Amino acid sequence: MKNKLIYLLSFMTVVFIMSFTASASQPEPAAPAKFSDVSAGSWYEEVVYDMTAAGLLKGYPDGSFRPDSKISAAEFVTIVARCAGAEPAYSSSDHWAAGQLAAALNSGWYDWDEIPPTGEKHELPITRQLAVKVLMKALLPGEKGEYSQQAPKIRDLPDLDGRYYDSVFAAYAAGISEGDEKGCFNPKSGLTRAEACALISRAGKKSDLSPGTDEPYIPANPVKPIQGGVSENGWLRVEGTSLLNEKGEPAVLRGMSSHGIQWYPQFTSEKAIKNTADYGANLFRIAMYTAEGGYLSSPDAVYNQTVKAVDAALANDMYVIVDWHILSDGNPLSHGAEAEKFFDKISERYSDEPAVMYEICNEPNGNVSWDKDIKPYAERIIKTIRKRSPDSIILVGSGTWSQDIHQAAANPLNTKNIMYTCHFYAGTHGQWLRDRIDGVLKAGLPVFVTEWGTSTADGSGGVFTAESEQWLKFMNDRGISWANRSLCDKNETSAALKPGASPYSIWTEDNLTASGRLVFSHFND
Ligand code: IDC
Repeated sequence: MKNKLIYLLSFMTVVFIMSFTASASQPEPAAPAKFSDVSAGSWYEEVVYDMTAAGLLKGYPDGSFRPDSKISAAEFVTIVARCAGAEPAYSSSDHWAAGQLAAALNSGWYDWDEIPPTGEKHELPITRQLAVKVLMKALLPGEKGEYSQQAPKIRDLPDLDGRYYDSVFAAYAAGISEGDEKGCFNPKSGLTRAEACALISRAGKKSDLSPGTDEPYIPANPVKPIQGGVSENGWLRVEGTSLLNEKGEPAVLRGMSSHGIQWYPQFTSEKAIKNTADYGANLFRIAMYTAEGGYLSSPDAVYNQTVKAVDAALANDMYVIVDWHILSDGNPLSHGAEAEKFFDKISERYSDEPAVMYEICNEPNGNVSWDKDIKPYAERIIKTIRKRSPDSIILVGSGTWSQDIHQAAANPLNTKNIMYTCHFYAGTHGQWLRDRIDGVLKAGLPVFVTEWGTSTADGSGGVFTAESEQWLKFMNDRGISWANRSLCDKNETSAALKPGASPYSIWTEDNLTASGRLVFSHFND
């Protein structure tokens, strides 16, 4: 915990230094023993000098700390983003904080209108309600507060905008924020630098599962996991963060995900899947869309298509993921009954088949809560599957397109052979998501990357070769299993095949796109 605080504070220093050296281009001063404007006995004296003593905070060239000046939106978000280990994202603006602001925006810590990328609010004081939202989303996303318990503590509740209720109540419940001496939160006022320091260090001390954990998680005594097919590995089971084969040896699965099978059924053929096996894949994922012309519009036809694809993978001795591909239908509960029926039927059909795994909700998104929606849905579907297939591996998604794994880890499912899915696109998601995965692994929960792409999150852009290689190394160092999207010849970056590649004959390197070549070369890592 101490390391984390030091890590956190060191970034604060960088930002404070940045913020003044930009205006006064003088050499960085040594930290004074005392700041001219931090008075002895003040409430912030300790937090300020703790940082200084650790060599982390130096203050301004004139020897002042300016504890009472208001902190700007750019400064606040940047400090928090760096604490959370968020890598700067692309932005077309040349403001000094543009990259960190873009990363924070992409991570959903605030919305576009709150700090527009166009810059007009960058240098203005951040409001307290927005600051608390950014802080809670970034460092303590698992914390919750009940309206009925927290609202009565806030005398000026009518001033608090409704969109900040969740974060502010969570901050009160977690002891991060408290009212002033009159019991007011002052949601629309600014915060001073001293207050911001205190708030951030409090959240940093409390945050355990938050992104930005200190050291990378590399399993002790790493053993090269067994790749091999189903005949070699048999039934898999989850132990701690690892996937083990029937003999108890660590196993790793790597392969391709289909595109939407309602659009590209031909690339779920036995030959297409065999082509990936020939490059070393031992896994295939079947993305069975629910909406967009998928299962919900023609359940029988799409079920049959899925079965055909599962059988094609089995014929190749490969593990296979049956993916209930929710996407535009962001809350899995909205088609809970259909999901139950589907999983009942398919898990009965493959109850004796060690190769078949179930991914029960591709990517929940939008206004969906792990605690209230996804977890109850998962419990229901897991129960359904377990009746037929008690030992299969079940893969569970989370909010924000299966990136909110830390929320799942804060309130995990209490049953065996479950793994939490995390999805990334190398051109969009970076270090902050890797750190989040490390936080979840450290907490002892298993992660499976059932979908990733070499492109940006819309399936195009790139290929992001260096970023993809970084992610592959990250997953391979940790023995994380993965499926890359997608095995099809659509004219988009993330497709592995060039337009016109035949799903019924063998592929040469020439049939593969840049993405396909990169990905296929890593099945055997
Ligand atoms: C995208 C495909 C695109 C298709 C779209 C339709 O790349 O060709 O038109 O779906 O829904 C996901 C989803 C996955 C997306 C993919 C890229 O699971 O269905 O595929 N993506 O946008 N999550 C993050 C990215």
